[in-house]
Formats: sequence, C-alpha cells, structure tokens
Amino acid sequence: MAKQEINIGMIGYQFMGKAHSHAYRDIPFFFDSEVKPVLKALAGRNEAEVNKAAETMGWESTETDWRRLIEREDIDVIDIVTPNHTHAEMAIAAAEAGKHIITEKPLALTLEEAKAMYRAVQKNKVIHMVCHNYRFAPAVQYAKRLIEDDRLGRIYHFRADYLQDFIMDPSFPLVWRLKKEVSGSGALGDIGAHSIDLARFLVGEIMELVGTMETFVKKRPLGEMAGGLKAESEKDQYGEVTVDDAVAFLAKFSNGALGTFEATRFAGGNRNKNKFELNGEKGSIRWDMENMNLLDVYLVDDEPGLQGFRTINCTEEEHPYVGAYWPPGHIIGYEHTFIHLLYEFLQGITKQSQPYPSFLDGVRNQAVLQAVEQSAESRRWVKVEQFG
Ligand code: SOE
Repeated sequence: MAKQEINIGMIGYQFMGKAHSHAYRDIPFFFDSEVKPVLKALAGRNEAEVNKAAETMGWESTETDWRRLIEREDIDVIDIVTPNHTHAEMAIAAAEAGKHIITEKPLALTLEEAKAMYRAVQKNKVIHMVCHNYRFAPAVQYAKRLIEDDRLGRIYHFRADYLQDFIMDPSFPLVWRLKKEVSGSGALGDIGAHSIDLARFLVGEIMELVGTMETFVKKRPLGEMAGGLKAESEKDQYGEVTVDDAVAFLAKFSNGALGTFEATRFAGGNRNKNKFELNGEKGSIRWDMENMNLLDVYLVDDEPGLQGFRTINCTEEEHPYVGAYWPPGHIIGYEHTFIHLLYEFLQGITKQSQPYPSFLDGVRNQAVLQAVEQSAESRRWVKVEQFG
C-alpha cells in the first residue's frame, strides 16, 4: 500500500539543516511507518548556496523567501533550523498557514516569544515539536524507563554539565551564537537548554534557582565570511560579545530533588561533553553524550562486594529505537537522535497525537533560561514561571 507522503519545507541548511535532512531520508530506511517524508523544498536567502545544499541533500526545490515556502499548498510541515531570533516569526506564520512545525532549540529568543509561538500552534491545532534531540538517545530513553519503573526510587540529585571548548581561541570570530540579539543567550540557551530539557524529561519541573554567568572573552574579530576569511575592510575590527561564555546554577525541582547545572564553551578538551548523573534512593545513573550508547547504572540492592556502577551498552532489543538498526553491540551515533525525534514528529502528525518535546516544553525550558538570567542579574534565588 502506498505510504502517505508528508511534504517537508525546511528553512535553513547549515549544521542542523544537514542533521534534519539526513534524518528524514533515513526514517523510511529503518522505521516501518505509514508515512514517507518528502524533502519538498529548502529555503535560504542565498540562491546559489541554497541550490547547492538542496542538490547535496536531495531537496526537490528551493525558495529564497521563507514566506513563499509557508504559502505553498504542497507543503505540510515547516522545519525551522535558522538562528534563534527567526524562530518566532516563522513558526507563528507557519501555524497560521496550518502547517505542522518543528523548530530547533531553544524555542525562541525570549519567554514572551515562546509563549506567542505556543498560543499560535494551539489556536491553529497543528502538531509542534522543539528539537531537543538528546532525549532520543536510546540510553536516555532507557534511563527514563528505569525511573518510571521506580528502579531508582525517590530522586535526590540531578547533576548536569554540558562542556564545549570551540570558542576558547580569542581569534574565533563574532558569530551569531555570540550576539544576544540573534541568539538570546550564549552557552546557557545553546547547550544549557539541552541539560534543562534532560532534567525536565527525567526528573520534572524546576521551581526555583540561583545562577551566575560569565563572559571570558568580551570582544572578538568581525568579518566572519565563508571559510572564516575576513573581508579586507574588516581586518582588525572587533565587536562586543553580548552573551555568556559560561553559566552555572543550582535548582530545586517540584519533587524536592536538587539540581546542579553547568554549561560552558571554555572547558578545554571537552568537545561536546553533554553529561548528567542522577542519584536516587535505590540507585544512580550516569550518561555522557561522547559515549552515548553507554549508561552507567548503580543499584543499592546489588550484592555487597558486587556494589558499584555497571556499564550497559544500550544496543540490545530492550533498549528503545536501536532494534530498528543492527544486532546488539553495533552502536549508533549523534545523527540517530534526530532520526528518532523526527520519526516521532511524523508519527504524531499521522496519528494526530501531539509528540514531545512540544512547544509547551519549549516554553517551560525558556522560563528556566529567563530565570537564570534574572538570577545572574539580581544575584538572588528566582522562582521559575510555571505554565499549563
Ligand atoms: C553548538 O553549541 C551546538 O551545535 C549546539 O547548538 C547544538 O544544539 C548541540 O547539539 C551541539 O553543539
């Protein structure tokens, strides 16, 4: 029987554009689904660049104006992978055009924008997701199952640090992620948002927090061009970094657990070390994105003498999603987290059943981001605005 085709329109085509395009193309290869995603149209401002990206990644057509993409009758879904300051306008327009929407994280530039996006998708009754892909690592999904099966008991601690080091060199240019008007915040919203999503997914809502933020390199060279080459006229011109390079905060969860978070782009030697440890009354778990198939598990009831963390390679059929690929022990990677998330997105559209993380998760995440910034400013504990 012919599969129902879902026509995707994507705005943007850089790093996340590649991850999403690859994921759409791999879903039918590994997952038995009633739908077939069609890479219908790719939108980008630079015609030559977007045509080249479409050719490479297999998109059928291109647009140089995202508004035209949203108007097209042959587009069912809008996938937004552009910088954070564009998410709200694009998503609200897409919702009003009746398109289902997925957008990259963080949901928006501000909490107010995030709320407006959520109101728009609710009003227009479209399916919506925010792309917190790390929830979809099989080891993280399995950790969630252990928690839901009460294998860890009452949760006492959630401890997350997301450590990168790609901008430690002061000559790294002033890219969009370092400008508040484009990115909203720095390490906090770009990578700290992932830790906040994992915390909300595994433990629950964050009720109050106290945090601090730091910008170590305050000015950077302008003139970032393709390949990092500088325009002759812009040599030795510098611009101000207006976001955090690093953030740390303490948090209290609705269930009484205590959270400690750190996100930085200045932890030399850590390339994408997104990790957490969770401690409960019956046991603990640890996960590290750089070894994403492995889950360390400690159970209090283990026989004395055998007590300690065991390392599980989450590639067995009991582990979510991995059975779609290869036999046990054949590990999967970063790109597979996007395949799982987008598979759930398409399933949600087909079944008209809202998948998660949704825009409401995005709003709740944005409320934590805002509270951290408020706390860093006031140097006080701040209550996190709660929703729905
Ligand atoms: C840069 O910090 C970045 O690309 C983030 O924006 C992504 O969300 C993360 O998955 C990898 O690092």
